[in-house]
Amino acid sequence: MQGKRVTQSWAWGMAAVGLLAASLAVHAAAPAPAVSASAVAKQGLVQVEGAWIRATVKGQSATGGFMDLTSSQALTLVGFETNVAKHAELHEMAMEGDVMRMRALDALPLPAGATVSLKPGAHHLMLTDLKRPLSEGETVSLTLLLKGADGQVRKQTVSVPVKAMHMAHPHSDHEQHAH
Ligand SMILES: [Cu+2]
Repeated sequence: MQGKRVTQSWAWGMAAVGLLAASLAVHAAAPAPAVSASAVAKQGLVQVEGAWIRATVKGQSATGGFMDLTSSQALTLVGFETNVAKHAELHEMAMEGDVMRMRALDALPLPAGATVSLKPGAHHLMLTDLKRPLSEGETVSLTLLLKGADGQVRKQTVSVPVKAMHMAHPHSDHEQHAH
């Protein structure tokens, strides 16, 4: 059963990087955990897959965002912009003594051809001072700031779905088993 789910996730990953037609074909053949088309940016500097932002509960002023980034050229992720929060930062998790803490990170290298994952418990996007609650089902516009080898910072905006997930999503599942 687990194996089947992994296979479907894998198929979705392949569909995401392939043609729309291929994506539709896979969708028709094997209904799998839905990956919204908006979660996948087929055009742009970086391929963004499996992006999601965790939905908030009442009174919560910060939340995390997660995604897999694959760049065909060497780039550095130097920040985020969004209009739903005052601050959108790149965070890393690090042990300080016995305690796992988050801290802001100025830059995250995206080596050419490698997939860099922002995921729970690791590097992630942190939205703080949220201007409003984020609910399951809505979509947040998020801009990635990407620095090239020439030192220029380019922007890539993606639509990221908000999900009330407390477990790994299918793509994470795939990551664990495939690597
Ligand atoms: Cu954080």
